[in-house]
Amino acid sequence: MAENRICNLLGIEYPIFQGGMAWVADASLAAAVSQAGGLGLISSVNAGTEAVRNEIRKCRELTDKPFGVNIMLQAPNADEIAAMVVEEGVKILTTGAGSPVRYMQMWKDAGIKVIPVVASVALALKMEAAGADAVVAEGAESGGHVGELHTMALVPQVVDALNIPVIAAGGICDGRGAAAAFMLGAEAVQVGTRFLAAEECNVHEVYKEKVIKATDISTIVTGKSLGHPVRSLKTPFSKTFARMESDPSVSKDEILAFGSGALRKAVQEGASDGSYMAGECAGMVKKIEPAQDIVEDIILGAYRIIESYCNDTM
Ligand code: TUI
Repeated sequence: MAENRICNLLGIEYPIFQGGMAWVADASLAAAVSQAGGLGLISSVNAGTEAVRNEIRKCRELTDKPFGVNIMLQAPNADEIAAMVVEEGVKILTTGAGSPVRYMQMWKDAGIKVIPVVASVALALKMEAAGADAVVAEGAESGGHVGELHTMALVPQVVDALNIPVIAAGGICDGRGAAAAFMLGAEAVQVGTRFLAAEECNVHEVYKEKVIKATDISTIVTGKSLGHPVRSLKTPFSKTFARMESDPSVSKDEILAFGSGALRKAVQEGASDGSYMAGECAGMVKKIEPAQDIVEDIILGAYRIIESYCNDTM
């Protein structure tokens, strides 16, 4: 492939990020993806700020390749995490579920490459003006916290509005999806759901099984009534959550209490009352395999598609 601005900016071999999935994305997964030539990301949502610091240190022991940290901006310890990553000399940050403007100066002064996840053109423009190095445009096919627009419409509109490079996310889990994202003008892709089934991913076996058994219609978005829509696998838990949301006799506090801690319980315990966050492409994830195979299948698959398209049409 021709020169790629994301690979040049971050010093990575392949233009693919592993999503910084809350409670999931630890040093083991991030290091495996980085070792394979992509960008591994550690989630800031873990058992507190010191636990995240430990994951950063572990990751450095596992790989000398670039990796980053994803900062969940709505977390109560976001301020602490924002300062800790500077102390630890992290070089690459992505952010999610909000605007990171309040931290931008501190991070830029520390020489950090900052790549906010955005779900709209308006926020993307704000991020570029604030000094972001790139943005991840994440469509609502994604697992976890989602915006309103979907990848096919969001990515080209963000690409058209910005000068900085755009990474596409949401619904991408193989070479076809990555090739499509490049066609939309993205310069890299971010993949979450498929990495749930990576050998190096430490989610509970039950979580992996649920992803592998999923079909095209296995996910549901809940939490809209709370202002925090989340896509997860349909389970008795998520269906109950949805019913509570549509029942006027159930208060917001009751719904919040019902959902509290549910993602951690799914990731660590495979619990029946857990929240199994996953994207719409879960139905395309068919096996557990090394992160390196996933990275190569997606990127080399995309390159093959683009090459054959060029050969056939030029
Ligand atoms: O952040 C994510 N996905 C996440 S965070 C998460 S943690 C969690 N969530 C619920 C329960 C328990 C744990 C799980 N999944 N993706 C990045 C993302 N950011 N997607 C969409 C956005 C977004 C949406 C609106 C970013 C900014 C925004 O508006 C900000 C503003 O202030 O305008």
